[in-house]
Amino acid sequence: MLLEEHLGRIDPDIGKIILSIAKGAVIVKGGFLRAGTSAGTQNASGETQLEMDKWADEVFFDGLKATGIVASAASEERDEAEMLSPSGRFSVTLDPLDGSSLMGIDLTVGTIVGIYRSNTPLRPGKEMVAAAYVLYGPLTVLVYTAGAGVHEFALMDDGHFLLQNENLTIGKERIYSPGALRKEYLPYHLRFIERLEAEGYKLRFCGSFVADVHQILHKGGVFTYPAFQGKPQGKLRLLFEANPMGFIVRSAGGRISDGARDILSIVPEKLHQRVPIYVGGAKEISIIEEEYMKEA
Ligand code: FBP
Repeated sequence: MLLEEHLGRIDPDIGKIILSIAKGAVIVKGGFLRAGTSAGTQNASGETQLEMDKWADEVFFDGLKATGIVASAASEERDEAEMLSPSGRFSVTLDPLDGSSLMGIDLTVGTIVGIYRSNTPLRPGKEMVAAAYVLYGPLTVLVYTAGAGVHEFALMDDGHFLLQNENLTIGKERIYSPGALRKEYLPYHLRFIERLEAEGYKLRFCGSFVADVHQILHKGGVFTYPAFQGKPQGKLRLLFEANPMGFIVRSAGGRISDGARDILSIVPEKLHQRVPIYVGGAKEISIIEEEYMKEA
């Protein structure tokens, strides 16, 4: 089944927004080749990656604007939310190229999207009506949920996305994907990691959040980018990274927490707010919350 057909089962407006992301992803994927070609001369300074980030951002914003139903959109690449269609009933958050520092060495990057039925994206994640991500790996895949069920599609040669997995549920393998430097871990986080290690969890961290969480979704375990010394809010962003991926993982039977509480219930104060992240299986999230509570 093609993505267009599958989206026919959900609210047509939400389907339209997801389809605009899918179309944008096809254009962005095509752009990697061009960016890669110039990387030989520019990449050492990182400028090519920066340009690609901004270009991808423009591609997705143009697509969202063309739907005519997105009131506002906010992106990790822009300081403020942009007003797109005054009569629109949705707002969208976008991380156009997550993990872009890996692009120059040809590792997997992705696009992360959150969709709200609201004229502002400054809403708690649990109010999202849909979320999606695109992973530009050996295959380009698009994973979406409109709240019930998580579905995965792969891009074919003809530019259409074909259904690969329907109603994905989070795996049961023991994998941990830990961001930040071990020497800067806070005590409760170190205890959490040591418990996972004692239970034989296998280490997997690629440096691209969207790719790491994709692996956890399929195989199981936990991704974390925690609070660490000097950074009580960690590194990753609440609106652009944590909420959409957390919404997807929760829809697949997992959980997302900042160690103390469900991230999806946090009322954001600002667009670029950061948050410590634990996302994965319910079992792993209960372990970190237990360790955190010991210090409360
Ligand atoms: P940006 O917000 O700067 O794009 O960084 C996001 C990210 O690349 C994530 O995808 C990844 O999990 C993390 O940073 C890795 O950071 P580090 O290399 O500092 O551990």
